[in-house]
Amino acid sequence: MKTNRRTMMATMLAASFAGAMPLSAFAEKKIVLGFSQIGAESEWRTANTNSIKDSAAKEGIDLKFSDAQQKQENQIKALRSFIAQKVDVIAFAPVVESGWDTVLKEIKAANIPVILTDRAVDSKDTSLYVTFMGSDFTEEGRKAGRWMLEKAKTMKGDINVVELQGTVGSAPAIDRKKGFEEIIKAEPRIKIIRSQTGDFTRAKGKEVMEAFLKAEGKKINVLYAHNDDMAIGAIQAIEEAGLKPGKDITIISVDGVKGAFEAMMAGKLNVTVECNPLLGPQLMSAVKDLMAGKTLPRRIVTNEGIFPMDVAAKEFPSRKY
Ligand code: GYE
Repeated sequence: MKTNRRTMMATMLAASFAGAMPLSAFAEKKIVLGFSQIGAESEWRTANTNSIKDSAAKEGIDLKFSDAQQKQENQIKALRSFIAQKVDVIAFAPVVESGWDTVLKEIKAANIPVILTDRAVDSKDTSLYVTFMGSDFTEEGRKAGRWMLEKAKTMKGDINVVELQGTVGSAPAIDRKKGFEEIIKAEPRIKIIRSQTGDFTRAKGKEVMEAFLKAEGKKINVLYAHNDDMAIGAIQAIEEAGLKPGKDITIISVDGVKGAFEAMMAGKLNVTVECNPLLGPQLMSAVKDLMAGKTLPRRIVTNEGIFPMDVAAKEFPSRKY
């Protein structure tokens, strides 16, 4: 049935007088935010999604949320539908770095500001987005590398590392690899003997670790996983191969989600570098600032730390994701 504006207003008024709806709903037009999420591939991502949905609700922002199931083409479709819906602001976490220019230009032509969250794009034309809000992934890789260098002092002979990379072409996979390599090159005994993508998921992390174990067996001394979920998947593979994760194979990962803290408390994961997914509050305040005509800084960096196994039990109760 087609309702015209007048009948809709009458219904709203009735609801208002019945106490079901505040009268202010007529006066204030809610800010509409279109958000294109990558998917639900990891614990980190789930925490990120929840943070965005909760903060939007709290701030009274009308959120159009779309899940791309880790596919760039789905994200592009979602972005185009946000243009068609004439949302006020578009935010998205780009699954990979390249291939966004065309759609970003379409958004610019529609006069809709864009906020990048979590991951960066490689577009040369930086006027295509207002700000990029998220972690410094290269620094996270360096933190992992520095921990490795310290650990190397306690290890003898060659140190054979296998690496589980994140999604191919994604900013965190590229930068976490780069930062780690930059630091470990100071110690020639540390060698990355195998490196493959596990797409940031537990299932693929397990599968690829099985292949590493088949090929290299006991030669593997260290696993560097670009996220906790892949490390947790790999832990299963290592146990099934009859080895002790955290002891026979030292494990370094990134994110700092609860699952990683549990694995550390069980002695199966040696260290996790923190990557904070709770970007919701920051994003909503940026959206409001934009709508109020304020200028945003071009880069908003998240503050984060590193947690080795021995502090896990103490830190666990205060972890928020
Ligand atoms: O580390 C991983 C997730 O882009 C920082 O994506 C994010 C990464 C995070 O799937 O767990």
